[in-house]
Amino acid sequence: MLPHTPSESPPSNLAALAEDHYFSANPPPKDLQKHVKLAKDFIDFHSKAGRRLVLVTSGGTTVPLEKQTVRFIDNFSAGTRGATSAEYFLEAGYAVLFLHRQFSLLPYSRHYSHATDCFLDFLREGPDGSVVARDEDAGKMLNVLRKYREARDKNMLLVLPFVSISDYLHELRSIAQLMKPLGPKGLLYLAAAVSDFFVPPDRMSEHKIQSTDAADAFNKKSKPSASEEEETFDNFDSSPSVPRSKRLVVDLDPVPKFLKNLVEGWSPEGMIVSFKLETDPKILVHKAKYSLDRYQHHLVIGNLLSTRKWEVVFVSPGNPDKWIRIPQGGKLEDSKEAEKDEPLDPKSLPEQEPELEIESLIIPAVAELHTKYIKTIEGKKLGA
Ligand code: PAZ
Repeated sequence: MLPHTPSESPPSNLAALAEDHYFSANPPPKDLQKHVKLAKDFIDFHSKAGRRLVLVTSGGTTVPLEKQTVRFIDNFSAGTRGATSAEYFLEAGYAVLFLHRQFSLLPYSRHYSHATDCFLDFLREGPDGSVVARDEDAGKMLNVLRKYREARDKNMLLVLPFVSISDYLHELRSIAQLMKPLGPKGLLYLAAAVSDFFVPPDRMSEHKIQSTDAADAFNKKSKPSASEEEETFDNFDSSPSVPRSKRLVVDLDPVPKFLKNLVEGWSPEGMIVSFKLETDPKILVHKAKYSLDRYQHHLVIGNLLSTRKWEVVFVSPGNPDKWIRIPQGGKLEDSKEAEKDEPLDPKSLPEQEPELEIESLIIPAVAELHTKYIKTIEGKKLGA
């Protein structure tokens, strides 16, 4: 049973003000309208069919340091969690809107995309000059290909990219708002690694940040006009102790937390699942509970950087914390480790990745909570 049900109240004034300010100051991605059209058609199609639909966010957001971006801050996420989860959601009958960092892993093609699994290594030349899968790989490849084709042919998978933190937030807000017609059958599964800090546009250099004063000498030849002077880039207020041309001081603001706006305003009926990543095992569960308490959504899935492929913890209102874990050895079998109520010691885990994908356990558990959520909301509507 999930006690957090849709709130009647609009987002608090502060959250609404922060939203207005952020979205008017940070321009939308150039393809937003195109993406909105694709997302609307996809959502309407599945909403009419009465199908469950999940928005999976995946991969890391960038933090640009320049408006004409040459350099940016990034994070480690390759999108494995998101791409793998999307496949298991499709298997569970969900339509999947996959909002991912451009060029990060995608459902199905993820099996053949990275340096260790380059698709060329799975192919050989056929007898008549054709290209065919190597005999030992053909079985798995055919299986993956069939699932991929089925998802595409039945219009069950829509893939949309983002790059920067502001692209991500614009896309998330628009898509979440479009999901309203799905009611409680909409699920938001937020696995993207979203930047906590960014450079606001009014403190961002238009052009590539210079590492020498060569361009300064050139610029000084002609006195800048008043409007050019206004555009002079300075990311940090206090006077630097070494020449500006030799340092790069990156002064970042916190990204506003929009989970409250999402829960209360953008998607008031959908079930919302967020992820919490930590590196310190001592604070993981505490931080997951804090997030749940603060944003009043439906499930936080906690994971540690070093053990995220072996275990996660489900923290949801009204339920005891639930560890979902692949026993050591990578096979699904009963063991004492599987029962532990606290994080595993990363040193006790094998070096190689588990054979079993932990998402194959996470998604059925999320779908079960989603079923309960739908029943609760629909029951309330009938009783109203
Ligand atoms: O992409 P990946 O599979 O390597 O990592 C997945 C993850 C750790 C980014 C994800 O499970 C997660 O915790 N996302 C939320 C991160 C956060 O903002 O706390």
